Amino acid sequence: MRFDIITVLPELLESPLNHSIMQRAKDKGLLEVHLHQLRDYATGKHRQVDDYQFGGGAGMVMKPEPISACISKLCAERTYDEIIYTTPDGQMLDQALCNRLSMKQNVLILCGHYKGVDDRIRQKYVTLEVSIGDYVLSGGELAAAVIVDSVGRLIPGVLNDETSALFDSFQDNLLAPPVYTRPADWNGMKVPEVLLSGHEKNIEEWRHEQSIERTKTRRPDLLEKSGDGY
Ligand code: 6GU
Repeated sequence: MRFDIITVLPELLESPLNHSIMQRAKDKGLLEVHLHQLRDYATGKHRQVDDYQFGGGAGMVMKPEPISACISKLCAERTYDEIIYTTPDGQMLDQALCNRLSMKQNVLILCGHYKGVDDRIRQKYVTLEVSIGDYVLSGGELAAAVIVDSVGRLIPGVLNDETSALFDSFQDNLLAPPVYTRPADWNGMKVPEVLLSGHEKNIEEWRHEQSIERTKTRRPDLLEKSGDGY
């Protein structure tokens, strides 16, 4: 899978995508991430990418021409399955959307900045608008990093058995159960007996019960989505 990301701040995206599972996915040739500095597509002495908004009001707006130049160039090189714009008024990113995106080949992400992009860019190019939560970030870069990480780890072959996504929180609209490692007795705090029993069926049942219990107390809204009637 290939991500192309258009941004005025590529530096913000470098570190989060160059470590751990993302780095391994790239090393294995399963994930490619290409960053494009929007300013390189701006013209004039100041390579200006933003301008005042028509109608007045505080805050700058991203100009359409540099974005259009960059998107046109990339679209001439390959076909994009999705052109995503990161914006607080977009569709909320959840595991279902991550799963859906992980099946795409080429995804282009345009990082919003300032007051946002000129709306004509959204109308002309953008196929999906994504928000990562009901709060405002200073720019779309961190949101883009969240999208690449949460989607990239789902690409087949990226995770191994130990890190398998199958048992992640949200995969079945349930939160993950609690986990423990050695020592079995830590300052008198004991690991639940069943986990030491070696009895696979009981362990599986216990984990499922814990998942349901956690979801009931922490995220009852998810249970309505799960359709299992807990
Ligand atoms: Cl995608 N962008 C910005 N600027 N803020 C956000 C967001 C995106 N998602 C949540 N807050």
